[in-house]
Amino acid sequence: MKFHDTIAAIATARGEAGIGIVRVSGPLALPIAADLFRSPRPVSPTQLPTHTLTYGHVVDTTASDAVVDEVLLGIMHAPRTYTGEDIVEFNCHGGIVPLTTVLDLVVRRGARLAEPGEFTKRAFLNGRLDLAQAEAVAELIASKTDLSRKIAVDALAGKLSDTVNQLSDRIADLLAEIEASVDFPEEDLDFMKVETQLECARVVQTDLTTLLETAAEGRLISEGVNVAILGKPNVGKSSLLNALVGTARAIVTDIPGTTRDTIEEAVNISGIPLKLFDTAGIRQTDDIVEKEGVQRSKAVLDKAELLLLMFDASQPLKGSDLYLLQTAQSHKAILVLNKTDLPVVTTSEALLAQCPKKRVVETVIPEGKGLNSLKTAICEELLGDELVVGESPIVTNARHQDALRRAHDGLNYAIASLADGMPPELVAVDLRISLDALGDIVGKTTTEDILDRIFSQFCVGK
Ligand SMILES: Nc1nc2c(ncn2[C@@H]2O[C@H](COP(=O)(O)OP(=O)(O)OP(=O)(O)O)[C@@H](O)[C@H]2O)c(=O)[nH]1
Ligand SMILES: [Mg+2]
Repeated sequence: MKFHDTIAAIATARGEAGIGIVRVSGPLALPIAADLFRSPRPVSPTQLPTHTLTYGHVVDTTASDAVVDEVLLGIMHAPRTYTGEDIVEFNCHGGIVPLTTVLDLVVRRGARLAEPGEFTKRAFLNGRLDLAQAEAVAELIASKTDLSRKIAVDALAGKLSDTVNQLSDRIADLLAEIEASVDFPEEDLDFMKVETQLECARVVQTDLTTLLETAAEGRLISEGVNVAILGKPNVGKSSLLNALVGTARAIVTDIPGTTRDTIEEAVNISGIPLKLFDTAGIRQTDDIVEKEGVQRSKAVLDKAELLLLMFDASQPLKGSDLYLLQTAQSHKAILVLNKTDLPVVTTSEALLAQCPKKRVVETVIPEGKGLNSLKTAICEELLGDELVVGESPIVTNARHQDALRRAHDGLNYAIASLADGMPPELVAVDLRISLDALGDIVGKTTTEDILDRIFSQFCVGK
């Protein structure tokens, strides 16, 4: 696809930094650079070799070539560039004033400001990346842990797209076979038997299911999980938050009712980004502030995907403990039995008697005892068996998950129709639905408004 306009943006983050980059892509990129750039070497940017950096200055030609910034000019000729077009990058000093001044000069020479994600959209429309790879760019930028970074890098390299394309090819082959039997029913061609078609469809379905099943955990890794720490006053909730975060984030005292408001902190446990909520201890109280805190604790409970319910081993179970044990039944929860260094009144067995199916971890938070077991329990609770980034791709994106579900449903209908001996035309319709859904993932069949929605979520300059 050939674009007639040239786009420009500041591609680096706003703020003070060593360098900042103004990126320009399109037919005017090189002429604009020729206009604005002066180098000690007597050579115009249009003659500079591609994929090189050249030292020089950006000048304002309307102000007697006054120097605007000292820069390195990156030149990349089409088509082997990010967008597939000519690209120039002014590596300026990383302050907002030099960058906006250079950008302003570029725009005055005929470029226009790029929309969010427009460089990547051009890369996609010019066939440099497919849609799943383009989305991986945004996921890589937004990755919160090393694990999500690895998954995004793999997707950018085409790991997910390759698997999706292979599934599509296999469905397309089956569809071709079935359509041929519709088009040439009388001919004595060597068509697959229905049993063989059915077998083929089932094998594809197994692989599609395997990929779809990675989505629940994959999305958790990319989006993170809300984890709430709940328990009665003084049980050690804030101590636990601090231990998991690694700093004294929340105030810890031996006065029950210390935490009055919900405290939120991000932590990374074995590659899973967690948003941890420390809450006010739950109990009956007449104190207005504490009452509000208890209300908030209950609100946090509703939005948490995992609860860490804390109990004090040195005390008998009382009202609010029993309330939490009841809550545990209907939630994903780990029971944390803290203060096991003190004479034990409440045991793990006592907790398990109330909540037989939950994990119990015994801790002494100030000594760090049980913390590793707790981290392992959190991972196991969230991911099941350990998730390894290996040969197979992992689906982290809601749009991909939805498309895979549609592909799965289409194939299921096709399998049912084949098994019931339905006419091949009907089977073909369902196979097409499945094929189109897979095509959505890599952008073969994606509509313009969906593309706009995807790329509008990118940052400007990417
Ligand atoms: N002996 C012992 N003391 C602990 C343990 N964990 C925490 N503590 C102490 O218990 C007291 C209360 O700890 P916090 O972390 O403030 O308890 P909390 O649950 O946040 O309390 P509220 O904010 O009042 O609801 C502090 O004095 C901690 O040092 C433990 O495992 N053993
Ligand atoms: Mg507290």
